[in-house]
Amino acid sequence: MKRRVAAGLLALACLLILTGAARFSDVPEGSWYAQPVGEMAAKGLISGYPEGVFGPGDPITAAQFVAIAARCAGLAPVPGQTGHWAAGSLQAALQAGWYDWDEIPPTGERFDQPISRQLAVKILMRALLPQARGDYNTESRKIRDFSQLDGRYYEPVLAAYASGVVSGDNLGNFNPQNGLSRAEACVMFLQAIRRSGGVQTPTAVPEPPPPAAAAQGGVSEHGWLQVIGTQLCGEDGQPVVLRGMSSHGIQWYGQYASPQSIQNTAQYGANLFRVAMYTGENGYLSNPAAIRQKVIQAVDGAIACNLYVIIDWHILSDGDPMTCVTQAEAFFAEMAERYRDQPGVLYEICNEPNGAVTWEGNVKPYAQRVIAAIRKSSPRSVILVGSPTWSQDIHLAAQSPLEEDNLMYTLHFYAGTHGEELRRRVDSALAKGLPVFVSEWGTSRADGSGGVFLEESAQWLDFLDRRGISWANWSLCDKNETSAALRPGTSPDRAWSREDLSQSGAFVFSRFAMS
Ligand code: IDC
Repeated sequence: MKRRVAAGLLALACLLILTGAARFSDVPEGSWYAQPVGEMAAKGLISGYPEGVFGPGDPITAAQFVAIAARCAGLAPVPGQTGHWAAGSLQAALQAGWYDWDEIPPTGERFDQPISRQLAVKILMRALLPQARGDYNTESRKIRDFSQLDGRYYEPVLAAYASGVVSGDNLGNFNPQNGLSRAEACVMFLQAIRRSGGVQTPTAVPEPPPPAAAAQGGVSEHGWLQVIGTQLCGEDGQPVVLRGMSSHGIQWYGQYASPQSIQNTAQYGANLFRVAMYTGENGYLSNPAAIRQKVIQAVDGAIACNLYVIIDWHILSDGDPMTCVTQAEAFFAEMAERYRDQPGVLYEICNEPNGAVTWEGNVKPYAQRVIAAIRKSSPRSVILVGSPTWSQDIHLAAQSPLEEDNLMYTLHFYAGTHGEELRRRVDSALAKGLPVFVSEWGTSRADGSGGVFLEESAQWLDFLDRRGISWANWSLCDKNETSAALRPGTSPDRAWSREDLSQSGAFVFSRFAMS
């Protein structure tokens, strides 16, 4: 009986998710748009506004429409001309010929204006059904107000009618100059997706630059790092931005922390590598001798490639760093001694505190002890400090920072899960003088999969670039999850080409060398 109730509840929960009713407070179950809005959301093609509302009756803007079309068609963003959140997708769509520059000028003045139905249909057809055609005589007869249509839209509108993507209102009018609501747009997108045989797998991921002979911006160029104000700087006091990859857990995917894999990453322009040493999950604490060797091998490999390298004490399921503070002190004391003359080594002392931990009660006292252990041998190396809630609570650190010099505070994000709210947190932490380092981020959802969310990722990276914030992407491995940078089966022991990179990897590798 109990099991039946549970099964019933599960079915109800699934239904709520499918209908969208659970997702958006303004999409009532049973409304004509609940199903299409829910389906688009379930496919990850729309996400609504931050407050959990969708705005089904709002006219859809040009930027919103193009961004959704880009997501459906797998069109990756390219650098846009403005700081608008969708500038990258709009620029890519313009370059793909989905519309002309005068229809939505790339300078942005019409990005946030309602899009006309005729232009929306043109973009939709070019994005999803570029081969579709409609016979003039047959289709134009179906459109009562055909004379209202501008000539440049004849072809796509006729094709849309012929393929059943749109139909007129109850008077048979298309109303080409009017706008359309966000809910109507969902219906239209779904029709086009169905006829195009499903959501496209992205193909237009930007090409990473060809591998260069050696990494730019590496240790030989910048030397010992230092933190000045909130900015990471080189030995000469000039700002430095580090960009690169994090390994996956080296107890599982240690092969991609090999000298060849690190060199491959460096040759695409990275100047940073992060060695993720899980403590739990069969990591260091279960097998210290072997894992320590892997860390040393990876750090030495990165140094040999002229990269900066982060030694990451990767607490995750063991959420309270204090639980193993003694082991952490001993480990970091040894590493700091070993690498005391190496300007390239950074120490990340607690990946992601989580669960019932507080900044004041757990993380800060832990940091004080481990920083002291490192400083005995490495007085000037940069140390990265996490915060509660998987290193998202930098606002707590900002209220009560540590005293020592050359510290930075880590902020971790996953583009499919975290957005504006966390970005605001970064800005307010910076405004309070807290130096921020994004030592881990992913193009996926926070669970390491889903997406990939390249548009959201580009928005994040643009944000970080504007602030000179360094980053490492999760993760350099071939695991079958979307955050992985390599295609399954990629060899860690030879050079990589574009074909070896996943969608995420191709995108991330194309962003290393941005200045
Ligand atoms: C994930 C891996 C996944 C693994 C899981 C548990 O991608 O393959 O099964 O850990 O070990 C983090 C963590 C990072 C997570 C990642 C994605 O630092 O270890 O990796 N993530 O879930 N914080 C937020 C997201």
